[in-house]
Amino acid sequence: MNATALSQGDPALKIVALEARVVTVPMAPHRTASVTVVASPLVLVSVTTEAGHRGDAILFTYTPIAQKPCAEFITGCAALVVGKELSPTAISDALHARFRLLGTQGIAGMALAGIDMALWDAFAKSREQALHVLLGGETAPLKYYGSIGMDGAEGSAREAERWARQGALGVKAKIGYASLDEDVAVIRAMRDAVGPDVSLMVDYNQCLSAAEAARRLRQLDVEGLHWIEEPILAHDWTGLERLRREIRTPIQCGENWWGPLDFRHAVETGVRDLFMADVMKAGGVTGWIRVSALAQTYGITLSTHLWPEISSRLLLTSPNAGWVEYSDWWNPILTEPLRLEGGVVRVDEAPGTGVTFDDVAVERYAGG
Ligand code: SMN
Ligand code: MG
Repeated sequence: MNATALSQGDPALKIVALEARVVTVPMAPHRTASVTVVASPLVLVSVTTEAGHRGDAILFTYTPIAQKPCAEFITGCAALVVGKELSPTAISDALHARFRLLGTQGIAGMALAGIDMALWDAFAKSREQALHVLLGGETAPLKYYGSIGMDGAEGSAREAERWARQGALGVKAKIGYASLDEDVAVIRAMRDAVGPDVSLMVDYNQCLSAAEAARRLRQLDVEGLHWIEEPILAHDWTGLERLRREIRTPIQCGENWWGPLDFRHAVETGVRDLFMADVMKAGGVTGWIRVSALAQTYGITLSTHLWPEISSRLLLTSPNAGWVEYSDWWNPILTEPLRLEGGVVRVDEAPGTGVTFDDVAVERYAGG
């Protein structure tokens, strides 16, 4: 076989451009106990090589206020990336070292993760391999759950039933209503709607005090929930550990932990029922690989958070794979959104991370 695999030092792999575009994708309002998301404020990151490979990555900034600062941070990094060889891990680690004094959580962490994901996308595309195949994983179906906002008992039950009819094996509802009775009413309405075989998860989005969490979770322990997500502040390590000791239902955390070090703090504090890694806050592909290794070492099941395309491919390289959180919020700007088939996601083997921008759609949604 006359493989012309690109190798280190090949000028074709030199990075010639790094750009960030502010885009806002409309979506149905999604209410959580902390905030209602009414549109997706995004920063789209792209790197281009000498040979013309383009790597694309999405950053979700949660609020439009963070979009421009994040985009400017990325373009400010161009001088540290352009002209370099396309070596994602090396560049990522060098950038984290460069910003050690600033700290690489928050907007800086988001920006570096976007650069990392775009580099890995270009790297995999330059090798004409899907990211999970490049990392030695196998293409296989993955179970997913559908997400439901704080839509009340009737609305949540209707949404849950719709997900179950579509074949989803799990549904997750945001809760944290004014009263525990309302939380319980939502859970029981969903259970009635989907029956006993669909897994139910709930997500408090960090809204409870430690005392209120202890009170509510003791009551929820009899509801047969698959997990209770972020009941209290994501970095209240001792509070989370106390809940884990008192409550039988697994506590799910991780979407707000920054990089492998936060996951290490969790393990060392005993917060280790379940992990869900947010590929942006975990530190991109490079961060995910290290978080996944830590979780696997401790036997902790790892699930994803948003970013379904790239996260599904990464989960295929994680031996302790749990659930894919399916979300179609950003499908309007993608050429190949992740496909659902019954109760599983079907990851294809198109080269890259599964993220390629539909540039016409990106233009349509340009701006903050
Ligand atoms: C969530 C995250 C981001 C926006 C809305 C809701 C939620 C989840 O925490 O787990 O999807
Ligand atoms: Mg959550």
